Amino acid sequence: MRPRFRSAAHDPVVSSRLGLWLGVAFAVCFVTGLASHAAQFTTLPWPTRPVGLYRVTQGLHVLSGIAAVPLLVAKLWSVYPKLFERPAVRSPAHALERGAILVLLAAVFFELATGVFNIAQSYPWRFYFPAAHYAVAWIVAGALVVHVAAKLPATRAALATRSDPERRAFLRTAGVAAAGALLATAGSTVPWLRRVSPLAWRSASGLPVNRTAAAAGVVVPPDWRLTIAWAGGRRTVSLDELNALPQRTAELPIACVEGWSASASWTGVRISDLLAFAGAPTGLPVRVVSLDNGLYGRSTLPPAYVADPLTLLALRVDGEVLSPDHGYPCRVIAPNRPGVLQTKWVTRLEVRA
Ligand SMILES: Nc1nc2c(c(=O)[nH]1)N[C@H]1C(S)=C(S)[C@@H](COP(=O)(O)O)O[C@H]1N2
Ligand SMILES: [Mo]
Repeated sequence: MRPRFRSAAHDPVVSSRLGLWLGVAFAVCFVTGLASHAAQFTTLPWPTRPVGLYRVTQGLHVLSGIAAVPLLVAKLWSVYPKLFERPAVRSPAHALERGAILVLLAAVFFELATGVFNIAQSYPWRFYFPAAHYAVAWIVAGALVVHVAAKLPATRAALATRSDPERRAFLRTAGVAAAGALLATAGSTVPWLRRVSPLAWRSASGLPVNRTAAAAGVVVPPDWRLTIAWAGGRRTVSLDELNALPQRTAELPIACVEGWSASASWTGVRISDLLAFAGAPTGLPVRVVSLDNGLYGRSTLPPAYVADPLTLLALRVDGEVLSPDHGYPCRVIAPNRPGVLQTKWVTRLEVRA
């Protein structure tokens, strides 16, 4: 790097512009993260349409986080001389401003690092990822509000200044790095980028497998039957009986919280048809229980999902009987549902009173 190119980066025009880009990336990441939290962990209404909404919001969540990494590196490079300014603290207001930067940096590092580890399905820590990642997002948001408020006048002035070619070159490099990070990974969720995304963490042709039957310790007993239970009744159904019920086909994506997604053609029995067949009550949530006793072996379908004609207990994918890894003998597949709730290896449906 030419020396002028390097020092040109240490400049308010450059750091303001990078701050603006980072602000956009963080805002997208935060809003889509809240949506994902609501869809998975709250009873707030999450719609069943459009069927690919979660695929888009969660793809944006992960991709905006990935784009933020090179932008953050560039921003740190731009401002690091200022981080060691002396005196460290000039006034209470200045202490608050600098404290917010410290908190912001620590929290942003935590979010980006845990997020990247999560999409790599690596959990080198003891805490429960979604809870920690969600809580720290609020710390980022709070510290960012203080930071933006403190810097707003200077940032506006800097953004209004025309930058010179050296500075523009640095910004262009940062922009190209962010765009490169996006292109290299977006194939995990954008089908037409699959071939040009060398770092797409899930882009196998066909439907990726998140957790195999072996990894989940699932063994389907030879006398497997599906149990449907409700207050005051229960009924068991064999696989032959499921196959004899009216079969529906729906083109729906698996959209993993890790950001990858893929669409497939699912065939099976409508959950609403199945409950009617069993004589179970309608309009209630349904708890789905899997042969997998792990963390993702349970989920709940809210009433709107139970009633939706696209919510299936799938027996087939792309015309083939489900493979053991995709959930044989049957799995839930519902429109606009986070992948983690598309429960595989279903053994029991409990209609909740
Ligand atoms: N029982 C059970 N169902 C599960 C899982 C699991 O670990 N156990 N993983 C979930 C997750 S995180 C995703 S993204 C989808 C992936 O489905 P696939 O492996 O068929 O692509 O299955 C979901 N269903
Ligand atoms: Mo997932």
